[in-house]
Amino acid sequence: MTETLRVAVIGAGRMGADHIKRLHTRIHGAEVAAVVDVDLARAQAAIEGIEGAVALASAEEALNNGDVNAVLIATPGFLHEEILYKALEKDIPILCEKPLTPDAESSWKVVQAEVALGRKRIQVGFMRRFDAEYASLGSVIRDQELGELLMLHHQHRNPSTPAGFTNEMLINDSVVHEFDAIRFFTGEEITSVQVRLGKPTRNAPEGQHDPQHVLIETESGVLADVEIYVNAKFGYEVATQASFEDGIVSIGGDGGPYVRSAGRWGGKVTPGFEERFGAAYDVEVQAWVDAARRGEIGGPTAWDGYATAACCEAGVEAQKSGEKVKVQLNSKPELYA
Ligand code: ISE
Repeated sequence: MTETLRVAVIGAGRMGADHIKRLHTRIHGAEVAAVVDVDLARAQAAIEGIEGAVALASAEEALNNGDVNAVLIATPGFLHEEILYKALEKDIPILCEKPLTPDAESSWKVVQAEVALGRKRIQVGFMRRFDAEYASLGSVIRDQELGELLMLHHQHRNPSTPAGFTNEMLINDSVVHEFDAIRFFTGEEITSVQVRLGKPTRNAPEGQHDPQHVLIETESGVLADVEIYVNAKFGYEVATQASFEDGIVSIGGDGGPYVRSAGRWGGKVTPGFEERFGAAYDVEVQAWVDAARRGEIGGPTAWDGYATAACCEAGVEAQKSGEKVKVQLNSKPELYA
């Protein structure tokens, strides 16, 4: 094991703040060295109580700080590309929240930059792969415990959307997780995407058609569908049902504790993704830190970031046309074989 990771966290918003707390209190082998935010007061608030950490206003300053030897990028997606190039230049471990970048062309450029560097430095933050139930469904599929996987049915429901959440973001920000999950479960690339717009809820903000039904096909013909419903009000839910030749597996349903009290029975609805995937984020970040200290990455690659960006691009086109749209992918560089 090499030195402790001294991490610069870029972006102290919802996800950045969550990762700062995680790195400071639960992750072994890493410390928060710097927090960057355009809102310096927010960066300062985020480092409160973290000895030795500095608050900065630019990613460049953080990456040039001699005390920093790793970076966690948690800014909005459109800011990732520039920071990724700077971090690759420094040749340091990178954990980049999804999406890698907002479109396939820029993601491909990032892949090429990493290929030119000659080693994998970028891990993309698709945390669902680290969820215990995702992992167990993944092994049922890989080990063919129930025969061949035939279909996947996904439900992805959020209570509401933040201001500025566009119609395209239902695909780029939300269904991007299912694109990655389907590739993870099947070990195949996605070949086509179709989006059906049905009866909308009155609870969606202007310009957003919600819910949407996304139909996905993989290389071997596995069919997957996603109900993406981002103003579902009742709470947060991410669930999957997988149909096999010899059985059905469901994950992500309501869990305990099941309480009977004061004339009622039932349990609590998960409020948001931080709670639903809290444990998965911990495992993800620990896997990144452990691998980074060995000079490796511990999860989804820049190729996964690029491939899902290509799926999103097809998805947004399909949203507009209603047609089944082919996913266009460049060939996979040897580095990711
Ligand atoms: C959000 O950005 C996430 O990544 C959540 O996991 C997802 O459920 C949500 O729809 C996205 O907006």
